[in-house]
Amino acid sequence: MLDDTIAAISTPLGEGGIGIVRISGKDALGIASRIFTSVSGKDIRTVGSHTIHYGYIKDPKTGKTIDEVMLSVMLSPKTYTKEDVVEINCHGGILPLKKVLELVLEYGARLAEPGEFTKRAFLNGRIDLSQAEAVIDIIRAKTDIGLSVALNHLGGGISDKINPLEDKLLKVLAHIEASIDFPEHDIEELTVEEVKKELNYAITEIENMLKTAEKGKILREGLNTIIAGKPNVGKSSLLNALLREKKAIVTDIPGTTRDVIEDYVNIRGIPLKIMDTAGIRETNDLVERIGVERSLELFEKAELVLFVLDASKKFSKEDELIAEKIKNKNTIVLINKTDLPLKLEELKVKQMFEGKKVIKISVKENRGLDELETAIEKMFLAGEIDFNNDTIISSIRHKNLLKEAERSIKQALSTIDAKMPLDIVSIDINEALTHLGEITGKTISEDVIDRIFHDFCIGK
Ligand SMILES: Nc1nc2c(ncn2[C@@H]2O[C@H](COP(=O)(O)OP(=O)(O)OP(=O)(O)O)[C@@H](O)[C@H]2O)c(=O)[nH]1
Ligand SMILES: [Mg+2]
Repeated sequence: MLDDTIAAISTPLGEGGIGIVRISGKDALGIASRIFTSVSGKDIRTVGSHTIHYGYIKDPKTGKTIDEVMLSVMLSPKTYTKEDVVEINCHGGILPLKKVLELVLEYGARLAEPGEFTKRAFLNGRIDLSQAEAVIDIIRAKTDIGLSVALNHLGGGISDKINPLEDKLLKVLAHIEASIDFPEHDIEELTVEEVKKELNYAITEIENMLKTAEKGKILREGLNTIIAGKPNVGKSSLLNALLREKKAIVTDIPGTTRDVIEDYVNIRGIPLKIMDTAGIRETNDLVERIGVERSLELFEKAELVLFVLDASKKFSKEDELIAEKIKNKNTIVLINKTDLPLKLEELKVKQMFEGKKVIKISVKENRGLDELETAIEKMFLAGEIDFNNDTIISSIRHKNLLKEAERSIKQALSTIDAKMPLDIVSIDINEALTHLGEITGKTISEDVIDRIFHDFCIGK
């Protein structure tokens, strides 16, 4: 499969200053040399590695110029894919890029699948699987912290944790095998204690990694946040204020929002997937009622609820209904419209929502929103994780594999405690090794690899 040469447009399709057609594989230079004419008359098959050349892409059949380009040559093995790579820097328009790509394909390259350049970097052994996965996380990072987590992974942060663990487990296996091979030496007792110690150590290491997974997932996917409250309290106004754009319709008619409106917002480096919902109340309006039902369903998935109250109204049955729903949820209570004459006492609200953060705001006058952002920041950054230096587990795939590895190691421990023969223990340990190997890609099936790279963009 690695015999063929692949090509794709690696920049977004649209108008831009430049656009790049990338070619990788053993025919990359051959193909490029047939369609590229250097202004200074160079043959790009003989130029040095990591050099760039000015010239024209011409259709060899007609001699017609397709575009004026800069062409860079990077020779194996010091390239993104470890193969010969040619990048053609075209003018960034859809037409020139497509025409150049068509020519490249006509002269022997195959259109690359999504993520195939990165997949080759993995298959050719330049990076491991966790590093390859980091590439897409970098492209999709939504915040500074998310980006530095992904860069840590690209630099091998995950493998630096997994590899020593694997070494430990392999050492344990060697111990066990020695005691099976030389039973007369009576090393069994000693081995058992040693093995247990090492396995417990491995469990602690895995648990430390898993501790970072919850926040890691948030960094990658955004903190699932819903804005909830009865109709007309200013939920959509709050969404617009946080997004700094007029995304949701705001009117003084209760029941304005009927569908869920969602967007991403970056609050002090924390990505929020924020949803504005229909105000919750009993209603005979069919459309609104469906909206209310949807709002209620969203409570289940929410990781943070911004519960909005109206300072100019008394606490009502509708508020109570929602208060009941969010009891066990991570909630910030917002008393909005504090610019109006107050009918709702802050103290009472604080008593009612003991243990939850209560903040007075006025979306209209832009008051209290800073305090809200600080509260969200504190909530998220609290705890012992050092986002800049620790390796954070952000992928669900990694998290699940770590959990399975942990389960296998625990199984090994209980097998030992049940005084089962040591060779059975080694089965569990081998299983743990398989799971760990799937993280870095040492032990992984072809279709899992395909699934991972299919998530990538074309040309990466
Ligand atoms: N005085 C004052 N009015 C506000 C404030 N925030 C929002 N409003 C007004 O309250 C009304 C309702 O605002 P929305 O944002 O549509 O309220 P909502 O909670 O989304 O309402 P539904 O979608 O019907 O559930 C609008 O007229 C807003 O201009 C505030 O801080 N002070
Ligand atoms: Mg609304």
